[in-house]
Amino acid sequence: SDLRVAVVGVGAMGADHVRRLADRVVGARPVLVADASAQTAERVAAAHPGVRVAPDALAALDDDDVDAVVIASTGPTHAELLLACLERGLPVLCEKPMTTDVASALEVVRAEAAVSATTGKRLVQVGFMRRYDAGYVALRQLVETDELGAPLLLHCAHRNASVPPYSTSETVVLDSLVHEVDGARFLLGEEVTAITVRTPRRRRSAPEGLADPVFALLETQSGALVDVEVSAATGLGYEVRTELVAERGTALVGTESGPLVARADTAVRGRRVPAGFLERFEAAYDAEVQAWADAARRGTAAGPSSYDGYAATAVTTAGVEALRTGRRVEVVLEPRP
Ligand code: ISE
Repeated sequence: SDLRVAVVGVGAMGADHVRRLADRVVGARPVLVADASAQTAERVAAAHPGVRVAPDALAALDDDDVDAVVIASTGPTHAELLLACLERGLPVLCEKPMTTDVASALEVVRAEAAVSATTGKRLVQVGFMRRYDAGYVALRQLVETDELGAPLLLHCAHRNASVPPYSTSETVVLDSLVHEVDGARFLLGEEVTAITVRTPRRRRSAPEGLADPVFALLETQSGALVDVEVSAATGLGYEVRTELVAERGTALVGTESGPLVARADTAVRGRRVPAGFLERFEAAYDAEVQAWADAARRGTAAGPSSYDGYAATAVTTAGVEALRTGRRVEVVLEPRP
């Protein structure tokens, strides 16, 4: 029978997951939603017959009809909800960032390890969906097979057309740059050991007080370097690309999306820039949630782990400090439990 899923937080991302669980994912269906805004929860539930509204997030977790949970509320709410899922033995897909501080990330890692010690099963998957993007998977394979020799550099660009009104320079690092941190760990198969964050001349159209763009330099265990441009408000569309520079070649992903169209009205040949991440990574999100649901039906979790969530948060919180102080900040990780 279908995995019955509660989705906690149904803003843009959560609502997209509800639709995905209702229409695309095989073997799972959404049954319950909760949101800090009752109106938002009602609106999303109304669009999906059979989906009810829970009075709050913890009530959703306690509901008898719920087998598994998707957390898509804002980052600072994740830690408490994850710990509550672990207490109840519920498989959970938690959107990134797993948590927004290192102490609570470690608490989640340890709480999950305590559950696994008795059941032998993981429960947490973190929503680093790029690991399910065909381009990133192909890049990872190039590294794994050593086809191009040892990786030397990654050049990454991550450009948003706009960011939500609550965004700050900190959330650009914690919510956006975190994807490149996990991407680097995934592609290179090693840890990030230090981060430097600089800000070039500021985009004048950027929202008041927001560092835009942000430029980060990550160092890794092997000595590979990763440079990342994160732009918050280009006004253009959503662009994410990564180029691997290795000893015997380079490989670039993320520059092509959709057909190359030549138009009579503009006499321009080109590809549309996706509007946002839901469009650009649609296939990756579908694959991610399907993989999660398949594992959750077996009472376990696959894909990016709570340790991956912790390691990424350790780097991005160091990045917040690096941005604030202008200094290079080293990252020292606790070992895997
Ligand atoms: C957002 O929260 C996401 O996770 C998107 O994938 C990312 O591109 C965007 O910058 C974030 O704000």
